[in-house]
Amino acid sequence: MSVRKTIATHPFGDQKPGTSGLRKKVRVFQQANYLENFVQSIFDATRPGNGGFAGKTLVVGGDGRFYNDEALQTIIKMAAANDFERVIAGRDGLLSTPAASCIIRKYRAFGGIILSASHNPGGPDADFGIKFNGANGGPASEELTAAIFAQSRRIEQYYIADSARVDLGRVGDRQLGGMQIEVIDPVADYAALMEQLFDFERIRELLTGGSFRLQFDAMNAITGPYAHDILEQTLGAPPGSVLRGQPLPDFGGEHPDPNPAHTPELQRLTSGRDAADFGAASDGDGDRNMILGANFYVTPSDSLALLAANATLAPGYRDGIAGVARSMPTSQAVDRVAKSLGIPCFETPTGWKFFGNLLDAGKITLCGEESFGTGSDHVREKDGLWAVLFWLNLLAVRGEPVADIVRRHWQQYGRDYYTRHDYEAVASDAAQSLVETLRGQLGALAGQRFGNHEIETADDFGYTDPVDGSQSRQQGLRILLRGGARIIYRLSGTGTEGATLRVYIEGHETDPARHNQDPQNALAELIDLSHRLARIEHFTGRGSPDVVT
Ligand code: VG1
Ligand code: CO
Repeated sequence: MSVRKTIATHPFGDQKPGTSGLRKKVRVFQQANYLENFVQSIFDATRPGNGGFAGKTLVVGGDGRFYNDEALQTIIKMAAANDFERVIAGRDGLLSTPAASCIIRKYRAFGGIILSASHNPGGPDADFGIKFNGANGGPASEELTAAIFAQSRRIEQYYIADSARVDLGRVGDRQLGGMQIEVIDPVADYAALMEQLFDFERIRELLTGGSFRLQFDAMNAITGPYAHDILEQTLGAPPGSVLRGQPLPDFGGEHPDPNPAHTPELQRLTSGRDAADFGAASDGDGDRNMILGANFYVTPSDSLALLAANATLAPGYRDGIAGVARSMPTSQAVDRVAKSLGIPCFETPTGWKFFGNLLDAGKITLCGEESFGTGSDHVREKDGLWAVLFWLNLLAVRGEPVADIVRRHWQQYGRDYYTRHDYEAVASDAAQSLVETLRGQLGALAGQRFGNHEIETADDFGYTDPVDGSQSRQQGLRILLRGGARIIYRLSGTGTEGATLRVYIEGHETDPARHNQDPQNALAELIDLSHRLARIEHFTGRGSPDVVT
């Protein structure tokens, strides 16, 4: 029998969650009471008025990064001391973010705590993160995150069970005081859901029947076990199809961010004359995806548009899609598909939490972000392997190479040239000044001409949730040009060092003869304009971005 301890504590002032939960350096989380304060603040802000957590289930798991183990032990002991009836944990403390969402929904849990800093590097000197997802399986709303933050600023005590380490290494049931702990296979429920959505028979034929070659890069992160199980064991892709399939606490010292710059081996295997037909990668916690064909890169914005246009080819979406949504900085490619399908298209602020209400209300079926995030109403998180399986289903049915499918799509809808320029680890006050200065000038920009371009409107994006009417302001500065091109500026809400300025640039091209340019060339004038409008070099001292995607 464990003993419940009440520990006196003092608030930390900096526990304000960003775009996706609280992300800090591991060393920050290792401070005495830091993690405990935040976890207790989650419990205090969400505890039901009558009966508390009695009869309630909490799902816990993470991407396996450094500190995952230790943090989970603490969280489980705190869940017991806060009177939860049951905790469901992934074996070895592992759950991908989409699998956690799936499990919360499937077992009708009260919610879940997911440990991840997603695509940020891991290890003792790198990043850690924690977030709370509600009963719908989705990230806490802005309102709830604000309540958790407010609680973290007045917390005085937390509760924790005094007990030995809980063994999470084996599937099965344990007991901690009055609380049951169910350790589950992290893959099984998620794999079963994927099998319901996609035509596994046809994908198996594609992967085993001929010369089709697939390469999936799990980036030493959470999707390794999922990809081994689903792509290799179940769907028959030969061993070796999954690269870097073993989750490591420091991701092998690499950056688990699925973009071309961080996936050199995958780039090599999908390039040249002997290129694999299909390549994909996922991030630290398994919610992002990058899609490649032989010698071909599919932008995340195009991928969302393509899945929307071809959705009925997958059994789970056979009856069509109700609507789509994209984050504001994501390209307008999916808008064109929605228009031609005659379905609504919603434009939300950055971050998956804004899709939850639209999904719950049945207003949308598919949604996505330019930052390698795509998902649907099957869970309430973006889902990396889901996107990979959707593409494989599509390729199996259409029998054409990735590049041909995308080019044909461009012929029909035009090509939305797109690029994102990131200026990382900029001094926070310099980044703030840049944004504030530009914000002050927005009103004067409409009607101004720059070479071939004319600014139609410029504003600071605000969003009113169509379901609950909640409002979110200052979600990114938008420069909208005549003809549909856009330049967008916003500051990242997931970094742990200084500020990251993101500049998103897009322009639409209808002429198929002009569809084969490098986006950096096609968008060169707009890129130049993006520098001049915000005086990026003046404020940041940087003449060029650190990362271009
Ligand atoms: C970034 C992306 C955003 C995404 C978020 C979480 O946020 O831009 O689209 O939802 O990361 O993704 P920001 O505020 O840094 O731009 V994940 O896979 O890191 O949880
Ligand atoms: Co992620």
